Amino acid sequence: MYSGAAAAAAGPPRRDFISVTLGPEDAVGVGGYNNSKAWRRRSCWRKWKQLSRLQRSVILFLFAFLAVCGVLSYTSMGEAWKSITNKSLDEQRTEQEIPGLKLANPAVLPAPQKADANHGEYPELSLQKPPKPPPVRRGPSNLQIKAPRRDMRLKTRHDTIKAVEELVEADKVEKTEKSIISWRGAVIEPDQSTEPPSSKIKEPEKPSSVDAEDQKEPVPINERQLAVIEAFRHAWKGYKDFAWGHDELKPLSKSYSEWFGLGLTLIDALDTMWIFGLKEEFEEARKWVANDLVFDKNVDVNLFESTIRILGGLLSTYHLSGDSLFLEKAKDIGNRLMPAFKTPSKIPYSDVNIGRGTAHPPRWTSDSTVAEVTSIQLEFRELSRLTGDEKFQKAVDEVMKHVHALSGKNDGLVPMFINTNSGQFTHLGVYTLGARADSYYEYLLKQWIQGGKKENELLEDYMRAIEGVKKHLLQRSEPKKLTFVGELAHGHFSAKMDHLVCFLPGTLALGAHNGLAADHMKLAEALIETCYQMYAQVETGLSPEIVHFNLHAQKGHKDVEIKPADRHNLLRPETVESLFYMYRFTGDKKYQDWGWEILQNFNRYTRVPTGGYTSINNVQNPSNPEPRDKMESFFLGETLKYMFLLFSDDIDLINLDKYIFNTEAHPLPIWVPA
Ligand code: DMJ
Repeated sequence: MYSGAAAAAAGPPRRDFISVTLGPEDAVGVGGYNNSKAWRRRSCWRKWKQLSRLQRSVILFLFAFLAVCGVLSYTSMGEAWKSITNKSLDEQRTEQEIPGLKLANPAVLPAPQKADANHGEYPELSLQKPPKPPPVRRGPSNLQIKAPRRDMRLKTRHDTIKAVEELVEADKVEKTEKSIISWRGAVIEPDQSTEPPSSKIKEPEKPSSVDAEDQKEPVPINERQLAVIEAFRHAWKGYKDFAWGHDELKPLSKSYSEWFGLGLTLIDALDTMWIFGLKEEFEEARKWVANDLVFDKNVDVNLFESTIRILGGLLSTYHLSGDSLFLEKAKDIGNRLMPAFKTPSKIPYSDVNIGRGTAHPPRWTSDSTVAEVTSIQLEFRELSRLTGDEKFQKAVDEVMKHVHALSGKNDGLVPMFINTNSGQFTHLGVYTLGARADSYYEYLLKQWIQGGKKENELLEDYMRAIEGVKKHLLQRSEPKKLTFVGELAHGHFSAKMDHLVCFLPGTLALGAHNGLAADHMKLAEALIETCYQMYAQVETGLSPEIVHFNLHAQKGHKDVEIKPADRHNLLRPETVESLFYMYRFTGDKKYQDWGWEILQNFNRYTRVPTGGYTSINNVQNPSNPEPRDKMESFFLGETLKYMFLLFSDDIDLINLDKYIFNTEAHPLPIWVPA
């Protein structure tokens, strides 16, 4: 216990001194004590002049050293304080029980292993030592964001810069020095979070493992990832040179095509550039968004396509960069798409004129596509959460509720069309996991995850649908006995499978990772093998748009048959997407190797020397794959992004417990219950 009286009795507190004697004149009493400021200044100056040059240098060096130490320790104390604050937030996270649904224990899966570099095909990409590391530069103000753990992020950023510098060194063709940003420079700012009034949802808190993960050494970019960056830059060069600000590049004719006239490729590629750390490209594209992207145009856009590519792309870029420009643009396009929901049934029309504020179905029908009206939810729900405006979420939730209650399903499988007047399914009796139905299934699971795993109707519909797939659509091919997902038309099974269906292994694996039945993972493993075979059994090593599987063994026949009308390849992402999920959740390097083969085949058969990649008409003809002269925006938005993530061993590079990818590969945050 402190006693004031005892302290006073003990006399003045003891002080420790370090005294430095510079010379006899300093002693008190020599020449009388004079402590005036002027005298002290003069006296110090005299002492200084009397010192040798060496002594002065030593003293100056000591002062400089102490000053640097002081600045550094101040910064790190600030960081330590921030991370303590974050940790206590993390510790508040609680698990949510799902009433009525018993989930299997999430499997404990091995962490992905380090990629085995393979230079064989790309000797020019072999790493060289850079002459000297570039200075760590900060981005411009628009890239400046609050980074709670800046020390680790700066380190990663530095590693990333080094890796790409090495790429630039090795790449004699493109000599431009690139300084880049690392993904870990991107954080979700706490103040971006807005709770929609209805559901009280909020910004995801970090899973408990995050702190430990952040203590780990950041994983450097590896050579396969560098090859993906190189592919991206080649594609981007074509787009920049011949199609800047337009929807799609036509790489052979060195021109462009317009679909909506909204710079689709540029917007689709924004978050890819951020994730790859391509700072200069990102900044240039950002300028275009700031100065040239206007939605006040008399143009019809497809609700689904503009939602997944434009709204989704802007929202994810906003989250990664923290730049409010992208949220403003997202709000603008979101509002302009809302007229689509003004239908008798509230099932949205397929097309909206974003300038006039009118919407309509396609000219030939009043039907909408089921996948389209049920795969816009992640984006509109997130827009409500960010803006606090419920109307976006209400509109899309209503669609899901309506479809949930509809008759006409077959063990959870949905038909392909829905009427905007009656709200009923049409063209009953045809069931597919491919075109026109695919992402309905994907978004059931993903909305459930996005919303914190509490919207049980979504999960019920998803689980029922997977049972429906198992019961009606699964078959095995001959001779390799590949498990595939066929189609059902009025009771007749067809062994046809779209490449689009290859999203399914990834989705099943994501469900299993989130605690759903373990047999979903088994099915995912079987199906991804099939999707890989859709590439491996073809002459170019690239999958066609559609395959037919052989159900009966025939001498000299492979599992996969291709009809002339189906042998094109549009640079689609689905197989690479699923390979990414499979690698993340199993750590089995064969998935990376398969993806690497696919990348090399894209480079062999679809790369256009003057810049860009092209869709091809014939995957069966390696000597002439018949280029189509079009680079789809999803090649940059999805295919290359998933490729880069597949080759990464860093599970925090878009952590799948924190982000959910929309169907165009734009990561959006997972919410947690408030
Ligand atoms: C993309 O626009 C999306 O992945 C969509 O869900 C399906 N089609 C393309 C890619 O193939």
